[in-house]
Amino acid sequence: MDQHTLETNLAGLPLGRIRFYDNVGSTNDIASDWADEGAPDLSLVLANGQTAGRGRAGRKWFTQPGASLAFSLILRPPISKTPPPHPSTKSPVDYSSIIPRLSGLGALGVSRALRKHYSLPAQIKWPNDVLVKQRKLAGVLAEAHWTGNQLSAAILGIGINIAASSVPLDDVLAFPATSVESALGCSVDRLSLLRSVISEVISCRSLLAAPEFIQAWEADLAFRGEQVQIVSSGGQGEATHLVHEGYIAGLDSDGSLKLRLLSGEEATVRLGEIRLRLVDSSPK
Ligand code: BT5
Repeated sequence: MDQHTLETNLAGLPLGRIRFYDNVGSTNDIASDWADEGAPDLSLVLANGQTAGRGRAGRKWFTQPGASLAFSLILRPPISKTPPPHPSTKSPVDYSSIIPRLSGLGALGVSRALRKHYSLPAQIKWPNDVLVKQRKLAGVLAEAHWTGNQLSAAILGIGINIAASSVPLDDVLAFPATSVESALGCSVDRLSLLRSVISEVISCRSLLAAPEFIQAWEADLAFRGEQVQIVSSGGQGEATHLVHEGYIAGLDSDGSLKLRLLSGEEATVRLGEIRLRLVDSSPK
């Protein structure tokens, strides 16, 4: 892959500018610096390899050069093109309420692309992992940039395991993983998948502030109705602790997870990780 092939394959999409790198630390960091320098809306940073790919809470994301997709999109406000929730008010739109939805936007883009174009039964493990048959093949890292109390940009980082060689060894994984090619049983063109994911992100973005967005995210939610544990979002090497145990009931209007506790009460979870009671028992 190179700058020219990337641009040729993405031609016709309403992107800002495109930057290809052979190897970087993290595409989110490059995108963040570029956003500070004024990169236009929907600019894309893509790297063949990353040496310091990041997950949430300082966790690591592993990218295998040539075998993975690692890219970041820069989104400028208005992040969503839909009208603000209260069009009658003159106050500026509260974009902070959209931030938790950004992880969902990235995950939805990947799960929809995999289902529509590759017929894979992709689902979203709240809030930001994409699974096929209960194995993680993609993760999303959404980060906001503020200037004072104004959102100046959001960086949507997406990592996808394409070839089997992109799947890290079990000892660095908190949850079983797979790749698109392993799930499909055949080879996949990285650039075609990239194009499908970006197209889906762009189309779902137009719904970001609308109730339909939560409905779409909810429709793809993994483990709905199943009994799970919610553990605190421990950072790399940090211990996690059990916060709740209950059944996944769906999503709240802000993208929080709704849980029916074993006591029968409802709880809303804004931060945390889903842990399966038997399968996913090791801390992140
Ligand atoms: C994520 O975090 O899953 C977000 C991953 C986002 C990666 C993209 S790549 C482009 C952009 N640039 C970056 O630097 N990041 C973004 P989280 O839910 O915190 O999951 C992290 C955990 O996933 C790790 O602690 C590992 O257990 C596991 N993991 C790491 N690499 C993996 C891989 N390639 N496949 C499956 N699981 C992985």
